Parts: sequence; structure tokens; C-alpha cells
Amino acid sequence: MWWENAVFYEIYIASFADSDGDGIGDINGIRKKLPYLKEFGIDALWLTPFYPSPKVDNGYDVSDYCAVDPQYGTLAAFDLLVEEAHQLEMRIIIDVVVNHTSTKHPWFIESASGKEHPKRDWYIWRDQPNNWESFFGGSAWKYDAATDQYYYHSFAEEQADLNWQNQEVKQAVFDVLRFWLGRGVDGFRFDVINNLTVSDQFIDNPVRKDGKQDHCIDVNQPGIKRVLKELNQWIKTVDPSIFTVAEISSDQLARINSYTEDGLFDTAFHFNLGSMEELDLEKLTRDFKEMSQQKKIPTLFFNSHDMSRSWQRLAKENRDIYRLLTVFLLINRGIPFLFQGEEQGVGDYLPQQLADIRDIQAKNKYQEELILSGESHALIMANQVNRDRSRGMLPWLSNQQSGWIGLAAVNQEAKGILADYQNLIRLRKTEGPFTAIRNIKLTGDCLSYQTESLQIILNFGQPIKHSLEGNRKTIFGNGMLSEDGHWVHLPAKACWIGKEQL
Ligand SMILES: [Ca+2]
Ligand SMILES: [Ca+2]
Repeated sequence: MWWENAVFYEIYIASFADSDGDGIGDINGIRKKLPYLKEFGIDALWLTPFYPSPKVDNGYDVSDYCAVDPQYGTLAAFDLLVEEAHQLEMRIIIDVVVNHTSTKHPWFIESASGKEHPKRDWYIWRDQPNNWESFFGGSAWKYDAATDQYYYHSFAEEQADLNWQNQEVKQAVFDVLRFWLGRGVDGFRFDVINNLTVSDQFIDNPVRKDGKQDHCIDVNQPGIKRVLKELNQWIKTVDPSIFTVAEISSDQLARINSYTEDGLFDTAFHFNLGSMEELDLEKLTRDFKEMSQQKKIPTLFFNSHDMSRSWQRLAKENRDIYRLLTVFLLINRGIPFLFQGEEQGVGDYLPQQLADIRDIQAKNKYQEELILSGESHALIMANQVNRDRSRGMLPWLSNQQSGWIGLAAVNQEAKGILADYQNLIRLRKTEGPFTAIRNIKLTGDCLSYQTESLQIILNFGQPIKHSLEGNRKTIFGNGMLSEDGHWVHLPAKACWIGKEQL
């Protein structure tokens, strides 16, 4: 299928490109950047939510699934974006946020209007709350005085969870998907899809010794796979070439892969590697070996709109390490998902005061810590979880304006980094598709593996002499071949790719 060899690019619309000077990214801004994206080798775009939203969780609180937020443009602009992307042979997938809606969505307003309303059961209403906590902090239940019941929200209280036991909810979501398929989208990214509430068992979550809650009853509920299979099968019946990728809120490989079984999603985001707090080569190698054996192709990424950028988090601002990670992403079996700006080595944006924080998760953390430890410490703790870090406005111009958040940090080596991405994507296209990975080995800090006719050596450590399989010539990197062709000498923090000579 087309996605198995595609390079994806995630666009966080508000911070990507602004076409009308209000300092907020928009759909026409994306249209203007299509030639740039095509030029450096992108095959498909993933657009984060652009739907009307009160933006409590910056668009992941949708109040109308079948429209475009006026801040970002119009449906007509969206249609042009799809048309122009397709003309350039680029595909577009969109974010589907159906664990919850905004409490401003008409469905919720109707549901909240009375206990007897036909849509009451579209959401999760209970006379009494249980101990479930919201993933954004505090109780996951909000009391509604008008009807004397509590509704469930696994994230912010302005994001009410849909009741996936209800068949009408499922049909309503199918209608939404049908609407966007009709406008030509090529696939869907399903937000926190293992959080769908499909069970009517409201048993308390167990609480660990440290007082934190184990979210084992409120996610991955019994029956969820049946619902998700139905969803995927419906999509594939409409058109088997529609791509589905799942966001599973877990960094455990086995859990993630359990959602790509037959009949489920085409793939899922592999946070086990993608969201590593720091570079751990042993973990990387261990998981890489396991992922190379799995039937469905994995995703590969080191950045997204939910975490600190890999330039800081993994590469520690080291250009050579950054290049090694880029090789791993692109010369590998897997679907690379680049995040806007990473191709220019863009760095984190770090708010300097509460007033500058936009992420609700960081705001909540700040308030929690403020009581315990005062302002400056609260800021540090908030920024440690702050998703704003990767959401800084992209610095396309030296006088770039931002209307809603600070600017992402410019990388002085942006041009060279972009050239790396471009060269490696070209190499991927001439030497790929990479369908099998062999001989994964970690020697000290040096990772080596083979795919099709290539041997890839990524040396994260000191200079090393590394043995080669077969007779090879250098096609990328800065290793030096020995005269007999059996060895390559790599400087510190260098990579080398050799192609087998027949
Ligand atoms: Ca704008
Ligand atoms: Ca849920």
C-alpha cells in the first residue's frame, strides 16, 4: 500500500505558516508551503485538528466535526489544499478526535439539556462519580447542577467523553468520516483511540503506593477492539487505500502493537521510541529488534506536537547526533513521521512566565506546584511537561510574527540539516522500499543493521573500526573503508551507509 513507503509530515496548523498576517498559522499558509514540502521529499501530510473549537486543548476539543475553524480558513480553502496536494502527488490525512467532544459541541449541549433527551446516552452520565482521574489532573467527573448528575471527561472538563456503547454515536462518527472522505482525504489519524469508553463497568482504578492512580480500568477496556475493528472494517469497505494510524496512549511496545492486529489499524505511533526522555541505545536496539519482526510496518518518529523537540531532548543540540537519528528515521523499515520544523533542526520554545503558557496540561501543573513551591519552581516544573515546547511558531522569516505563542528556536545549521533530510529521503527512494531489517547489532555505542542491499552503521560514541558484511562501497556518511573492503573506520558520532557490490 502507498503508505508503506511514504514519508509523512505532521502539521500543527496554528504554528506552521501564516498567510494573512495575524500571526496564526492557517490553511492557506499550508498551501503556500506545498512546493517546499514536495521539494524536500514529503509524500503525505498529517493535519492536526483545524475544526471549530473553543481551543481549551488547542483544537483537540472539537465543537463541529464537519467544518473549518474560521481562524484557519474555510472549507473552500481546505478543498483547494487537498486538490493542490494531490496535483503534487502528496496525500493528506486528518486528525479524528472522537474519544470526546468539546462541551460546546451541539451533541453535548443537547445531551446536557435533560435526562430524557434522546442524546443523553451519547455521553457518560452517572449519579455518583468514582475515583477515576483526568489525564490533565483532578477528578474525571464534573457535576452538572441542572440535571443533578456527573459527566465523565478523561481530559479537560470542557472535553466530555463520548459513550462508545451507544450505536448512534458510532454511526454519527461514520457520517463524519464519510464527509471528509467525500472531500478527498486519504486517511485518518485517530486521537487517543484506546481511551474510548466502551464498557459500563465503573470500577475504581487501583491506587499505587506513591498515591498515583493506575489507569487500568478507564483505558483499553474490554470490548474496545471489537468497536475499533468495526471502525476499520467500515473504512476499508469504503476504500481499502484509506490509511488508518492510531494514537495509543502508551509507550509500551506490546500494548501499542496490540492495536495493529489483523482487522485493526494499519499502524500505530510507536511512542516506545518516539517519546524516549533521552537517548537510550540499549532500549532503542532492543525495541528496534522487536519492531523489525512485527508484521505490520511500524512508525518511526522522534518528534510530535506533544513533546520536547528531539534537537534538545535526544540530540542535546549536537548536530552529529541529530544526523544519526535522521538516518535511523529515514533509512529503515518504517513509516517516518516528521514533525514540522525538525528538518531545519528547530528547537524548543520555552515560556518564561505563566502568562506565556498555552498548554492546559502545563497550566494545571503550574497551579499544582505553585501551592507547594512558589513561582520560579512552578515554572520549571510546568515547563518539564509543557507541550508548548514543540509548538513554537516556525521561524520561516527573520521578522516572523507570532500571534498566539512564542517562536520556535532557530537553528544556525538549519540549511545543512535540511540538506541531510533531503539527501536521505532521496536515498530512501532510490534504494528502498526497505522491507526487511537484518543483523541489528549494538557494539558499545555503535548501532549497525542491514536492509535490502545496504549496511547502516551509526556510531554514537568514540572512533571505531567496524566490520562489514560482503563487499561494499560508500554511499553516504563519513567512514573510511579499509583497503581490503572488510572494515570501515568511523570517526566519533559519525554514520556510514555502504551498498553491496555484486
Ligand atoms: Ca493566519
Ligand atoms: Ca473515553
